[in-house]
Amino acid sequence: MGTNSLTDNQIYSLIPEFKIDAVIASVKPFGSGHINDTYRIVNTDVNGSDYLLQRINHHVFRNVPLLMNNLVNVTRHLKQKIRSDSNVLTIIESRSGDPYFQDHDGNYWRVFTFLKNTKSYDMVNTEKQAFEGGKAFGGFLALLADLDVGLVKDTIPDFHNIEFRLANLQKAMDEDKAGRLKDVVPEVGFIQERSNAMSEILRLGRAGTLPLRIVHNDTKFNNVLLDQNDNAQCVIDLDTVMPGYVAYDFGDSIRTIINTAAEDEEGPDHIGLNMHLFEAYTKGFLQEAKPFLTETEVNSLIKGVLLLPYIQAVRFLTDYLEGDHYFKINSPRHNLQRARAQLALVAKLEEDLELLEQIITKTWQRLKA
Ligand code: ADP
Ligand code: GN1
Ligand code: MG
Repeated sequence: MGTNSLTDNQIYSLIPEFKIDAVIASVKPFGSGHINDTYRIVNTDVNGSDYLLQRINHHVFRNVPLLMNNLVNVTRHLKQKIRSDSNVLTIIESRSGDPYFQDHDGNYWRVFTFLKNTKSYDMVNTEKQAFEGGKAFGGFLALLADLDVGLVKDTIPDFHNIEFRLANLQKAMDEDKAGRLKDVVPEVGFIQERSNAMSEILRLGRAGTLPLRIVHNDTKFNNVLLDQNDNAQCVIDLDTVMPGYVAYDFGDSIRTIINTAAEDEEGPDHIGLNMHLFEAYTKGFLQEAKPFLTETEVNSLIKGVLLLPYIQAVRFLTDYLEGDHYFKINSPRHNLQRARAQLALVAKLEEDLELLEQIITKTWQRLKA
């Protein structure tokens, strides 16, 4: 959305705006995120720091100062507990001491220390990776469990509110701005049949049965960095850290881990479930989250497993109908393809729901024994 590509000169001109300690060898586009524009700043000194420069998508994040204030509070809290610069993001200040810099065109920029020798996977291959990812995101929640909720504000209100997302889909259908409604009739039917069941987490939250906690809210697997031995190193992409339910974080990771195909897989036959990876992630997650999780939260995890691919499909489909202004796309039907793949995943998950639930329960009982 509105993310025009920048010339090398424009990128280079930003570097003196930050307290970067390096003679720059190169600046290269980096990563496969769908929202921000990310560049790696490479230092000529191979023993010195590299940096990660990001243009924050301010169409998606409407209040960047508030967002960066969240990041300052969250990373400070994590560092007080972990006392390590390689396991927590380090924000590099601007020359004027702010956690970001705004250029003349109104773009917001930030810099982190680049965590060298790490890997970010779009898809998971081994149980070890899945287990480590579970540990990282479960541990992240545990570390934030005692952070003052008042220090973390909503960066995108109603982010995982399924009723809000469904209302947005309905609005996009009513307006049909891009003339694409005719392409998505079966998908809309599938979504509507399940809309009531998918509101269960919201209902439990409103009733006070599920506690509202500070959660990550964007736990797809490429938002955790693993080291060269595939041990968890650092949870990244903290832009959506805000109040939510634990089931959201569990479900969003599972969406990317359990799927035998990519998030945007074109051939529905390739979409299947890898139960071993599910079990490994669940073990890692519950092991770390055990100190604070309530029984009700454990019972809600399976609902998140269905909800997150579903809500993601609703969001991709809405963006497709609105003309692709939110997620970065590689082709005109990319959002449709993504939505279809997520709905195919929901259908697969529904088939094996009991087995998935048993794995969660068994893993939890073993940990408590
Ligand atoms: P987006 O919101 O666009 O997904 P991310 O903050 O997740 O942006 O960054 C995009 C990618 O950049 C990540 O998936 C990861 O590969 C890489 N990345 C982010 N932060 C770091 C870091 N501090 N060190 C090394 N790589 C990073
Ligand atoms: C976006 O920023 P990234 O690529 O990690 C999106 C998530 C979606 C995800 C789908 C702020 O995540 O909510 O689940 O794409 N982030 C935002 O791949 O909308
Ligand atoms: Mg990301």
